[in-house]
Amino acid sequence: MAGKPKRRAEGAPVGRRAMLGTLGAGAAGLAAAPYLQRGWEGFLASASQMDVTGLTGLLPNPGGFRYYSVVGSVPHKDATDYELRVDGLVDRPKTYTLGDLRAMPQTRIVHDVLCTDGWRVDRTPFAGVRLADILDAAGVRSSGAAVRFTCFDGAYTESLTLAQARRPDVLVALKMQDKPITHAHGGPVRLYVAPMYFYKSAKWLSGISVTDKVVPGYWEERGYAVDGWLDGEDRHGHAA
Ligand SMILES: Nc1nc2c(c(=O)[nH]1)N[C@H]1C(S)=C(S)[C@@H](COP(=O)(O)O)O[C@H]1N2
Ligand SMILES: [Mo]
Repeated sequence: MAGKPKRRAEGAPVGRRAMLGTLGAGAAGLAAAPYLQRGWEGFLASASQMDVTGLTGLLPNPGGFRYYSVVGSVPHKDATDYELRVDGLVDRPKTYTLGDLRAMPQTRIVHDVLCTDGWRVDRTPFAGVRLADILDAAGVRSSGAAVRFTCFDGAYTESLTLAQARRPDVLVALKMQDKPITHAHGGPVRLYVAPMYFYKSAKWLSGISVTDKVVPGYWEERGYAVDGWLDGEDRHGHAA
């Protein structure tokens, strides 16, 4: 059986868990020597790039994280070509380089990471620039009510209300586990929304656009909650 990858049913996020059984044979077939050099994370990234179903996200990773991408291959970007565009309902649109972001005040947050698929990684440090600082620099217009995030994978999107986006525990992250964010984890820059499920933390962040209402993101169009609060988070009292 099994050689043939099944396509994930649209609108059914549970599908990615339900199809675990079909993954085994194909994934084992990919576990060839070249991947060993780069370790398990590199293998997951490589396997995922060949896996149009996205099911490699279900492979266990000893580090606790699992690799997710909704597209097969994502360009690599670094300090020479990375750009973050900030625009929409703002007075001062701006394009940031990685150097620009590194030169801004950095905030480190240690929080538990939880995916809706059931895995978690406790007490994970992330560090980077507060999204609030970037929004303040841009000068959000009074008509602005939400933020839309886009990614250089060309497919994933996310959203936050402006109040959520201004929380001090929401970062444009440059570091994860106290190291530069790897490509597999969405580097060089990903969003990190500490109080919400990890799907809100868009990888390969390339655009921040202020909008007049929430535009549901990729998984939200497919059934996930737009407000991805983790249990026990203070939903109101934490605004910057
Ligand atoms: N661009 C992009 N960002 C994304 C995703 C994705 O598929 N593409 N998956 C989301 C989900 S569901 C999770 S759990 C985390 C996984 O991050 P990781 O691959 O670093 O473990 O990224 C989130 N951000
Ligand atoms: Mo997730």
